[in-house]
Amino acid sequence: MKGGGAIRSGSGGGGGLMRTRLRLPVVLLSCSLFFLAGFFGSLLFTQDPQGEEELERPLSRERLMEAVWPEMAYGDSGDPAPSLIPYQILSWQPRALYFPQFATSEQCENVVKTAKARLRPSTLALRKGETEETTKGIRTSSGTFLSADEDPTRTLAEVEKKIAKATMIPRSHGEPFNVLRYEIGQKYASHYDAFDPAQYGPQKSQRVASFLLYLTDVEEGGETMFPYENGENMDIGYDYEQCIGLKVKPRKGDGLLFYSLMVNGTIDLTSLHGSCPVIKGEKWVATKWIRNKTV
Ligand SMILES: O=C(O)CCC(=O)C(=O)O
Repeated sequence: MKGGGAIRSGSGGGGGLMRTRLRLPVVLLSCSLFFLAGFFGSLLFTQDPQGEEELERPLSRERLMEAVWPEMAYGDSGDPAPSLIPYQILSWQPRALYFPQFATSEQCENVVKTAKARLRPSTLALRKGETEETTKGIRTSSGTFLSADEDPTRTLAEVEKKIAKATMIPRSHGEPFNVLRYEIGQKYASHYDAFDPAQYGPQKSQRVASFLLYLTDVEEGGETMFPYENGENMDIGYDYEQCIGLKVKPRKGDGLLFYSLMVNGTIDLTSLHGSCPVIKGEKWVATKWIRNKTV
């Protein structure tokens, strides 16, 4: 019943059977043709004229910036395009900012290589009544001062330019870099970078801010610490040797900026800071002290 019914509905007789047999290949052929036309047509429409490679390449930083920020008129000393220098605010008391990947690995290695041959035991600015003997043990690293002109790789000049951009304080206000190496057990007890005239005598200019560029990772210890962060520990007779408060772990290529002066020009008491002893590994850091007058 089922078979007969199928023939009847298609043709009504033997000639109908013939037509059914002929129609099947025709249908198959047209389907294939449609499929091929669709396939090649879609290729034509989806292909990028610049090629697949171009599609896979991410937009360059410049092109991305152009797309996000339309052009802005700029002054003689300005930059033709916005800069991207990512940072994280670590604290408002003191004003401390962290700059991930501020310098490349290669730049850090260049600075270490240039400084290595010149290292001497680090020294301290002495307060009235202090001597080398009475301050022994406060700062136990080795270090050297390096100005950008002394660096044949030009790395320090590049870093200096970027620090000036990040702080908006011209390069001419920066002291030469103080490149420091801390070996196991070495440290810098808490201190201020700004000089209180009551303790150090009259000052021609003052340190406004410090920018630290970490040149190596440190396996354990060696954090830059701010024991008075947010006003903590200020009233407990804090022992300057103690490693407490906000601790910043050194990471190769990252930068740390903090301000030693308040906006009104007085010393920010929460900017007290130091370096915890290195427990494992070796710490290298380049410090740039920035002043309120040209150096
Ligand atoms: O080594 C550090 O993390 C701190 C360095 C420092 O306190 C300084 O150079 O004034």
